[in-house]
Amino acid sequence: MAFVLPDLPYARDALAPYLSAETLEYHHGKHHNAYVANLNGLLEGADAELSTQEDLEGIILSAEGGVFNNAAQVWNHSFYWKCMKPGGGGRPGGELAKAIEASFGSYDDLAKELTQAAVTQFGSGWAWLVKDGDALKVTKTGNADLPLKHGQTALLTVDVWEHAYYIDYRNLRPKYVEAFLNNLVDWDFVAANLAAAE
Ligand code: MN3
Repeated sequence: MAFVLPDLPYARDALAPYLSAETLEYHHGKHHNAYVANLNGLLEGADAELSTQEDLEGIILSAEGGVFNNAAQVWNHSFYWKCMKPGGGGRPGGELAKAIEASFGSYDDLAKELTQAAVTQFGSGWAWLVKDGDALKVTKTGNADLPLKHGQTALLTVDVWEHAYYIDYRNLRPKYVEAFLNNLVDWDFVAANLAAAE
């Protein structure tokens, strides 16, 4: 066994017009797939039997350099796909809404902070909603870096590498982030991540 590219949780064209089938074909089929293939190639031999999410997180916590970068990108992308759904967006409810209000004041304040993080991440990286101790926080990370490496629990992420949006939005990262929040976020997935982190 080795690490396997997970299927998308929806059809390739299911997020259109906000993210096109072409974007998902390249982002999932080429970029995410390449991180999986690179990781398996780097681990070949000693660690060839590693294949589970637990194995992946163990590698992320212990590795550096190319092994870390590819393992983290496998984790980040598998998580990112689940942060979106067709007909997503809108407002979070229930316990998640209460936690957002406690940490940010309101959903609008969270949306503003997350947008700011996503738009200002210089170069490639990710913007996150995380649970850090008892509080929710917005963070941003460069390249493959991720909350797990900083003792935080990821609740939501936006991929802001250019490959995530360039086909559909060209250089307009803010338009992509706006569509992500308004039309794509799966708040049920975020709420489940928060419940699992309690
Ligand atoms: Mn990506």
